Amino acid sequence: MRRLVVSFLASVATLVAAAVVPVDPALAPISDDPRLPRVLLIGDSVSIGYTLAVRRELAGAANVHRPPANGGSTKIGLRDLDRWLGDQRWDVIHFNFGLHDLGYRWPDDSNLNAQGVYATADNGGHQNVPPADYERNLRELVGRLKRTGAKLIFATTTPVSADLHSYVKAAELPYNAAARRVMQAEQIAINDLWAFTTPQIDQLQIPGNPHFTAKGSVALAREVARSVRAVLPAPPRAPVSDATWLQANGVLIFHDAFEREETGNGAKAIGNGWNSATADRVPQLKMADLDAGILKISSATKEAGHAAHIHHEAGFTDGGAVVRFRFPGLNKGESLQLGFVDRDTPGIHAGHLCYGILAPTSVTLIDHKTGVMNLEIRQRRQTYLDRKEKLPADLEALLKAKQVSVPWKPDTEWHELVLLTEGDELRLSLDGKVVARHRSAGFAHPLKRWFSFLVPSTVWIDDVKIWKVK
Ligand SMILES: [Ca+2]
Repeated sequence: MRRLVVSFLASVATLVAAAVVPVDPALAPISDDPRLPRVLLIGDSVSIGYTLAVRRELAGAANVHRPPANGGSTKIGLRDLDRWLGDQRWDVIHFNFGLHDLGYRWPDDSNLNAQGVYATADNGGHQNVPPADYERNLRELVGRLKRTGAKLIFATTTPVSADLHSYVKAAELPYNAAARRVMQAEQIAINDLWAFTTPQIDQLQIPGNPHFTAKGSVALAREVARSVRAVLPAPPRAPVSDATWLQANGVLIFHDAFEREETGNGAKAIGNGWNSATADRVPQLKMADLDAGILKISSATKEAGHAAHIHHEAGFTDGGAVVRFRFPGLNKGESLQLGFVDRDTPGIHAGHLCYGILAPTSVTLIDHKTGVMNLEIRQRRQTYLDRKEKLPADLEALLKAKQVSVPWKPDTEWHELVLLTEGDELRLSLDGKVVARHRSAGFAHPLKRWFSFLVPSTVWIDDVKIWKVK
């Protein structure tokens, strides 16, 4: 029985405690969306009043936190700041002190004495933190806040529009003047909530009270959210396609939509600056046909002793080509090789720098310059091939490191292909998605002089664009 009574009393105590100390939802902790920046609102009951509305305003843009307490005066700030900051990173800290500094206190630091009288300016009270101390405290708080690396925004203290208890009308003015001096000297952004609310204070504030109505808190929240949004770090860059990257960062140095007729079968028959290393080998055979605005390549590989090779001036370090292509017949062993050539650099067979190769089962990116087309490597490899011997392990490993292959299956549809170099990376995209990327020293060759195609069978090409990024 006795145990039951104790237990009953404990339950009552719990209920009473819960009833007496309701948890203000503005003070409740939140869980972060790890993709979003972290914002901390520091301030007194005015800021508690706008916290939830700021959180709503910045939903999807920031995690809006606040200490689970009234921020009080600058004295409380100096005492509790480290605890409020915790040990996590803050991107933005929006803070205010003032209302609890300017309030009046009795000599024992209470604002209400035993007789139920509030301390004021004319009954022997003193301001909790006089303006000069406030300025000094604020300077120290700013120094500590700056060490967080967060973007800082100071909100000016909203108006005390009437005498109430220990609050004296217009007492915020010297405090805001002091705060402006500190913030200007420390180059801290100011969200001037005083200037924002003053002209419309009757519509926003509870009459005769420094607190704001629900509507007033929402208006303040919009101002706070606006000031925070202005300094939020840019959202992580949405993944952009390589075609978009070229467009955004490069200059279009060549475009050919092939809306014309070719002139014969020679090397320059395609026109518009195109040339061929193989056309003149078989002038009697037409390998490149301009038809219906499309470059239709049909290689006489057997007769020419080489796949059709067609090239155009490019001339960039970083940049790339965008090409629409189609394998209309999808012949056996069909492939399309696109790449960059620099015949003027010695030590590389035929100037082959690097290629992207679309083959029947794979896409391959290969660095020829420091790989198989490097004359020394090529010669060394050839001796083993001539002797029909297995390549030594070191040469095998070197050549393997120069390329990457990913599985791929061709079809007969039109596709957009982007082949680009950025630093020592070569990337190949199909229809807006990177399908292969590889880093190798040869990709960084300073001058991709030509853009070239190598087509052993039948490929249609349209809309060739060459972009120079650098
Ligand atoms: Ca066309």
